[in-house]
Amino acid sequence: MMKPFNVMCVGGSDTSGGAGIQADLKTVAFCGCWGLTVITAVTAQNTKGVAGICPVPPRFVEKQMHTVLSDIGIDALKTGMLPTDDIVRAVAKNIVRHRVRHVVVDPVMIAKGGKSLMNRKAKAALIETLLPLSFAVTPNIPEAEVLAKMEIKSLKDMKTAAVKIRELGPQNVLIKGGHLTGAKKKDVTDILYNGSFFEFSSERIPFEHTHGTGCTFASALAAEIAKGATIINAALRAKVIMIAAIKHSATPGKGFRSVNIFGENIIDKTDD
Ligand code: PXL
Repeated sequence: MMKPFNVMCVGGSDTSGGAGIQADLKTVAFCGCWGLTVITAVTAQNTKGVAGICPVPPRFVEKQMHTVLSDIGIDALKTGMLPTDDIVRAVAKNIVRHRVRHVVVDPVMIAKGGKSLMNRKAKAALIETLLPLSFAVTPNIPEAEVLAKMEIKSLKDMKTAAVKIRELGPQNVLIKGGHLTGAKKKDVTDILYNGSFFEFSSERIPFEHTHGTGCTFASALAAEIAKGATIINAALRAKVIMIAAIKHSATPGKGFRSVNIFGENIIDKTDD
């Protein structure tokens, strides 16, 4: 009998296939784990932007999660788009009820084209109910600014914000440095704070605006944690996987590019 490491992905569907649950499932499978899904919202989007969002009723989010967790044990859980406060609370309630330990919270707030994926009350609920239950939280700079209630202009600011965010409850705070502007740096430095600071630097890839990077990073982090990696090794692996997925990014439509975790396994139809 083969038993996989199970990773539950809680988030929204992205019809364009680049981000959201679609990116989560691809990433979890790429990392060798079994993906389970709880859909919080259905979006209508293409490579130009989000045309509409239809949140799933909170009671049905709860039903999806409870139905899976009452049968299937999970090794990690990752959250992405949580559009309303009632949905945030439904997810938090089931994390407590089923004693889920390895919770990775990607505090998804805004889509690539600028559309809000989470209302204001949901942000407050995330801070109040989900961050205290989380093993790791993975904000980008704009999200870290909201969570820490401060501007972030430098690596020093990132560290100050990480300390403030950790006071909200997560064991590990991983702030991704890709959005750090001004300095026009050649490198991207992510920081991890769990009582001690760690820095992960890599060369900046000149593909701004790749869709699905955050979902891919957080799902890879959750999958590595599910398999038993330490937070440091999981963060390193997740960064390496995300960079490769950006380097292999695809342009399925007329708009922005999306991460492509399967690299050259995805056939390029412009090749002949
Ligand atoms: O990348 C964040 C994200 C998460 N979840 C869904 C999304 C997006 C970005 O567009 O559409 C469903």
